[in-house]
Amino acid sequence: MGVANTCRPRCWRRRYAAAVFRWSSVCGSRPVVMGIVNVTPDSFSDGGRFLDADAAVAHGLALVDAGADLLDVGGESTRPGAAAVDEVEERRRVLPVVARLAAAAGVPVSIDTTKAGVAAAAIEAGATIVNDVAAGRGDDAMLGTVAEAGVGYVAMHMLGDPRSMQDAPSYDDVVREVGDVLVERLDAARSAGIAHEALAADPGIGFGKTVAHNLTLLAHLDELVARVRVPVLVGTSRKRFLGSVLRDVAGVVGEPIPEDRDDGTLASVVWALDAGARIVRVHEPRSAARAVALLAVMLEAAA
Ligand code: PMM
Repeated sequence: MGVANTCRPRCWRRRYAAAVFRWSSVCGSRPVVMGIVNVTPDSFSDGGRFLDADAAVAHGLALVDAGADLLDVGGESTRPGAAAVDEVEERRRVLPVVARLAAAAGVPVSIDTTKAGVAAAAIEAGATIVNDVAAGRGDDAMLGTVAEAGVGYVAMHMLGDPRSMQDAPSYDDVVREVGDVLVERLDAARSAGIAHEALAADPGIGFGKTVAHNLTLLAHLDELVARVRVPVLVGTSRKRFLGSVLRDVAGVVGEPIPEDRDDGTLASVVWALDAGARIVRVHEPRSAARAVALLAVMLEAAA
């Protein structure tokens, strides 16, 4: 026991010291598309479709074929009101999928978790990024675990937790307050030893925000990008606010189901990229990858 406790940090350092993650190696020259692999029974868009490891791995590989530059594997739904998942079950869902995708996909694999134990096990299985929707506030050991492993880290803003976050979320100034929290969490991450170059930030579209909050955050995304001084990840894909806007102002009859929001997703992805986002997290990467390529050509033409 004593030996294991004293050996583990040194073994980790030795294993990962040679390859400290830098976001610039992923999205330094152009923005990138992160494909979503939800190994959950209850995610809002694809819950239950990829709960089986074989199906999840096949889906991840198909996302890469369609243009995903990164894969984000999650085992706990963050849908508003979703039930919490215990660590044993979350590990059981994600670890085989992370291991197989890390070996076969040919792109970096990220683990979407708020639990340090799941993050550590996923890193052992080959994940090189931790995507933490709680930005280290869900588990005191998270930032130290990421620092020790030298992997990349996404700190996302969420008001409250998934159980309660959509119960009348309220802000005086959503752009300033989300920015304040992100700056504070990035400082905490650096204080815990995570390299500045390994950090990315995310305003957390849909996490404790009304439709108006989400639209305001996107409208002022360029200000957040300038403020946080690390790559910004944006996740609008198929989210409820898009269904709501499409129903209210785009002449769509009824609120489109999540799978029928990819056109709205693409519009928001192009907006986010134009505002300076470097990573877009999507369910359907083909159109996002094409948008990244087209925007690069247009920027060059405009230069
Ligand atoms: N959204 C979801 C889950 N994880 N992570 C980050 N960094 N940003 C997001 O916007 C985000 C996330 C919920 O969407 P899903 O159920 O389709 O994965």
